[in-house]
Amino acid sequence: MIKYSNKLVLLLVGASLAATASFASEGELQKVMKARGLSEIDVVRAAKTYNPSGVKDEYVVFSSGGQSGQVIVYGVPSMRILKYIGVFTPEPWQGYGFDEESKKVLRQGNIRGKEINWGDTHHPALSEKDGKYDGKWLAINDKANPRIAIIDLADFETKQIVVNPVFKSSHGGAFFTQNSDFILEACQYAAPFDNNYHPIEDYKETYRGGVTMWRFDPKKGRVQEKESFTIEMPPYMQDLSDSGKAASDGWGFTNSVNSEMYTGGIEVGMPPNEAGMSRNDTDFLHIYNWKKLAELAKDPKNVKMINNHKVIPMDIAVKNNALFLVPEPKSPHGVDVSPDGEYITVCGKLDTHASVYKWSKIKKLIDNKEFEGKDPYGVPILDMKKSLHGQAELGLGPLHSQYSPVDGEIYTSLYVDSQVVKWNYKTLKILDKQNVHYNIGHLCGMESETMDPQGRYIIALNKLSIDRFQNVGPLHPQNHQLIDISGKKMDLLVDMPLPLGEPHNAVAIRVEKLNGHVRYTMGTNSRTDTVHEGKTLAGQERVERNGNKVKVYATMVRSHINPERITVNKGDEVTMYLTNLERAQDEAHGFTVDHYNIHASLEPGKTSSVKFIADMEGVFPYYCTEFCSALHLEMMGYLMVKDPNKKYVSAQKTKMQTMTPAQLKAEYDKTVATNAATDAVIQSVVKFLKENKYEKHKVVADLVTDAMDQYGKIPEQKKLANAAAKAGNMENAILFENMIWQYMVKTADVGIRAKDALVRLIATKQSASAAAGEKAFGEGGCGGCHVIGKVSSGPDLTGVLERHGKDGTKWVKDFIMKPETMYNDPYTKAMIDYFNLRMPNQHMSEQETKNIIEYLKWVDENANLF
Ligand code: CUK
Ligand code: CUA
Repeated sequence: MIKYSNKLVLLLVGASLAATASFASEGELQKVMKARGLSEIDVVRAAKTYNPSGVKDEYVVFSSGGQSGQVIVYGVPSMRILKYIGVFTPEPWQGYGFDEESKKVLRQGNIRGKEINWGDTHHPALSEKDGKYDGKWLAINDKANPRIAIIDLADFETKQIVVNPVFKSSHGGAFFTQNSDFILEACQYAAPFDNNYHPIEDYKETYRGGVTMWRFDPKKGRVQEKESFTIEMPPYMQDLSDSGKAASDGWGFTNSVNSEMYTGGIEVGMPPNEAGMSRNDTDFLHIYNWKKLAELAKDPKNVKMINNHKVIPMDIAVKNNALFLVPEPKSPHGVDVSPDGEYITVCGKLDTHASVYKWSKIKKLIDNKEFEGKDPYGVPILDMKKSLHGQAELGLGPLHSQYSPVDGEIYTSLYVDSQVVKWNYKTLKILDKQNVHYNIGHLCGMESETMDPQGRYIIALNKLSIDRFQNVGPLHPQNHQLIDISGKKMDLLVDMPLPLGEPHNAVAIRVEKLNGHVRYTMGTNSRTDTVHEGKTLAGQERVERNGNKVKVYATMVRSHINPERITVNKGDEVTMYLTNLERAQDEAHGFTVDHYNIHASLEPGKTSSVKFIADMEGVFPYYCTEFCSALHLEMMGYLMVKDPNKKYVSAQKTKMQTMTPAQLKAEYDKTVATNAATDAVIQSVVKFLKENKYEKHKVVADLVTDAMDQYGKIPEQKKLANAAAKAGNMENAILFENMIWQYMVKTADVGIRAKDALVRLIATKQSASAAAGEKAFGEGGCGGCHVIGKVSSGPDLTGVLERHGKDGTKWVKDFIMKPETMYNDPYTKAMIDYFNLRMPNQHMSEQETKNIIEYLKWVDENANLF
């Protein structure tokens, strides 16, 4: 057995001793069901959404965060929240808005010089290749302050915010075209494109709506503002949109809600907006050929520059047969294009019907120039009846639709009825209805907005949760409900409270398509993905002063910040560049200087900077804000701000008792001995790894690199320790030796993880029964006393089948199933005395016991590895 130093044993074995799992025996399930009042169907639903510890989800959902201005990430089917991404609103955990790099992104969203620190996010969209999600980028709109943001799915960080130069609000976006060449963003409330005052009486003449076509570079993942353009449209208040696909690729579709062009005026005795804006029986679906318009926009003759942005005037679009209208039932909301691009479903909140338009019919009317007339702005209007495939009566308040992979199958939300309706958009037949709680907005199917919808689940994004959750005050969380759509009937599985703004839409992607990384190349500015000017490696830490500008180049690594003392003058402008030197997965550090309203999150390899004017005199601790290691609390330092105009008198020194030279020497010797013992453990692990060719396995090799990184720091500390000892400075010698021990523990921690991973990779293959046995062993709590390969609170089980003679297997079986009958056997008695513990009856079934024996056989086969 390997000899561990005491401290190390405590650290490394502590976790396994504490893990005494409970176990399930027959009747246990019934007992739990009874105690919790669960029916059989409840348990089935629970089983459909339950992820055992460590098991991951099949889909990842990106939900808009409504008024929080953020994006919420969660898993399906577990509905577990994974992340909030800071987008339009500062988010301190990620340092978003509190470090310099992210501030630059947030400030791209300033409008006319004004800082805006929130957003109203509505529609997230995932980038596509050939009409399918590629897992690279996420775009989302801000309705309140017309902007669009781009999030990089390599690190789930916001990289760009673009302000719409002509809209004053924007709603119908973001929607990617099928190869992510463009992102559609329709305006909402019509307003003048310029920034001047125009009286409301001039609404029809000077207020405009439109759709902005943001040019997107799918390789760089950035909107190219100069190559983007806006299609001018009548002031009808454009609403939701969708981009065409397959058959209708190259075209865009946008609803509108105020073709009346009503402008209200309650305060002067006019009927309110809501009455005037819903007077007509129909509004207009806008149909435009964005591909053609993109070509036209390249010629300056076809565009008008407004606020430095290209706008294609309506008459140019009309003249080039690129803009049309078709009536749709009044005050519509959602428009959704089918996976083959042939059907366009429009739902009107005030109409009980869904209207299904057929692209081939529309296209024919356009090609034949068969129009029923023109609107006041000269835009050709297509005949509604001739464009429609048909209408289906769904219920009250239909809003949004999602497609499934089943031919003709579509799901639509009914806001007023609080229902999801499943119907067929080809036969126009209703198939099923499901109650939801309450007042549903969007629906989110799995990749349902692509040419490759996955089916299986749909999520109801409900606006009101009313009585579904524990009361947390008058402001309630939203309620996202997961619905199983794999059967003939929908089945509501589970509720998830969502407490961060009012999400409008969400998009879901298969997890296999996501490729998030776990560390940055050393010294990366994550917001630009370039090498940071402040990148600092170990040994390069320094403070530079230039007049009253102070630059600190600092590093962070478990468990210290270098430098640990910084003194500046009151009034200095201080910039601190921080580099996290870690390479280990999930070893993030956070950084703040108390009282200075700054914070940075430093994931492995990242460099960020914080900047502040040291305008308060005093002593300010700075520290790491992530509990990153056992010595996390010690990961700190002091910023001292001196007033250069003051004279400081140093305090009288208190006399402290000090250790005698003999005591110091004894402590030093003890520390050195502990380090030698710890190093022996490390060497044994290293020997094992080398003998078993760890370098052939990437996962293990990465861990070993991490471990050796830590180990490599020891010689330098050793030199310092020896020098201090030689100079007779035993205090410092002890401290440097302690530092060596810190690095050793870090090395051992990762090294042992590498060893465990390697054992898994090189051991003989487990039979199904042995695997089940290992699971039973773990879940039955056996590991609480028995550690394979080691004597723990119970004997080592390697070789247990052999040590009881040729009937060893039977002996083990009996001992597992009815240990109490054997407590008086001489061998067992001796063991009980030795360990001061009796083997408990864990009520394993015969099958579980058999499996455990198979597992123990597998252990013996691989005994050399434990
Ligand atoms: S909208 Cu809110 S429920 Cu902005 Cu897509 Cu329909
Ligand atoms: Cu680094 Cu705590």
